[in-house]
Amino acid sequence: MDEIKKTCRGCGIILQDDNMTQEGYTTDIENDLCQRCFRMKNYGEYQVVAKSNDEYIEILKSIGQTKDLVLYIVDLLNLDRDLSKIREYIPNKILLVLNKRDVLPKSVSDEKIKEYIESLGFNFEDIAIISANKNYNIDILLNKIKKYQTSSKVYIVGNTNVGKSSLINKLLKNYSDNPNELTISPLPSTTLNKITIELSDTITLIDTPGLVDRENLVNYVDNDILKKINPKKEIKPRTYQLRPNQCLIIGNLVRLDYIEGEKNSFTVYVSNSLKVKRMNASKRETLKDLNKTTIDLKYREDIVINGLGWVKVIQNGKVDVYLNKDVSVYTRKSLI
Ligand SMILES: Nc1nc2c(ncn2[C@@H]2O[C@H](COP(=O)(O)OP(=O)(O)O)[C@@H](O)[C@H]2O)c(=O)[nH]1
Ligand SMILES: [Mg+2]
Repeated sequence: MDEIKKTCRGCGIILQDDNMTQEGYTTDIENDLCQRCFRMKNYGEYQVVAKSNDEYIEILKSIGQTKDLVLYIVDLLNLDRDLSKIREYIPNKILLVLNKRDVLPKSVSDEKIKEYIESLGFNFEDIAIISANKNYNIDILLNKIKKYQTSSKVYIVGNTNVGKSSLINKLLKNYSDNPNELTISPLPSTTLNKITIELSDTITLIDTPGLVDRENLVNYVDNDILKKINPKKEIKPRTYQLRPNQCLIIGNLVRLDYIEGEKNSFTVYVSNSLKVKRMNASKRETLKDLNKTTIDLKYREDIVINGLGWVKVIQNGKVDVYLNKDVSVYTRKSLI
């Protein structure tokens, strides 16, 4: 008979005490927590684990075989270009959960965000706008879970880093005496396996690792910059009037050269910890060795820099964006 393998209560990996260099290593299997989670929880020492998306897609497909309710968590600062893609794998009832509301300006109403999302073509059961960190609308979400659940099982899916484990921790803290705490971190692939957690007699939550978006900036910066680009507080939008041949440098990570158009308004929505500079484009070579993408802007569009935030531009015009070649940049109609 196979022995039942113990798993880490922080990330779900199978525990082992044989090989220090392998996932799941712990000096004491009775401890229930792998060394990586222990270090992240106690010392904030993050350790990246490369996970393949094929594995996650298999998890999604297996969830698609059930009839259980799925919570699809997305990060409001890093909205997917195509939210309906999840439907390829999951025909289940899906509750769309927009997390990290706390970092978007309070001046924008939830209603407006909802309307925007619905205008993209919406094929979910319902929508909830929450902040796991700030405990905002978690009660409303719980009521929606109760309304739509088809069994006790509720799956939590979405990209890595959107706050899936943070949300589960908050639900546990608010609504159960289950002392378990999942490991969370600002790095991708913190959760390594499915983790089943009982919230109550009627609700069992199942956390999943999440899809890694390879085109997201978080994969290509070091820990110090990672802390800076991850906003902790409400973003204070910064507006600049640019004429052609002027540019914006954002946190020494992105350069936007305004190439063609009338005098135009650029509003930067990124973490307040990042410096933004406006300068004359022709005189500076800063960041020009990065990959260049030329963008033709229509009226009221956002230039989205995947993993960083976006720049809202009012009038049409042409912009060159200099950015790490592996990070995607694209436009959408203005969110705000
Ligand atoms: N500002 C903000 N950050 C959040 C929120 N929820 C999660 N985070 C942060 O997002 C990062 C990823 O969280 P985690 O729960 O590990 O995401 P997971 O990979 O989806 O499980 C961590 O740095 C969290 O602190 C939120 O509501 N607001
Ligand atoms: Mg997680």
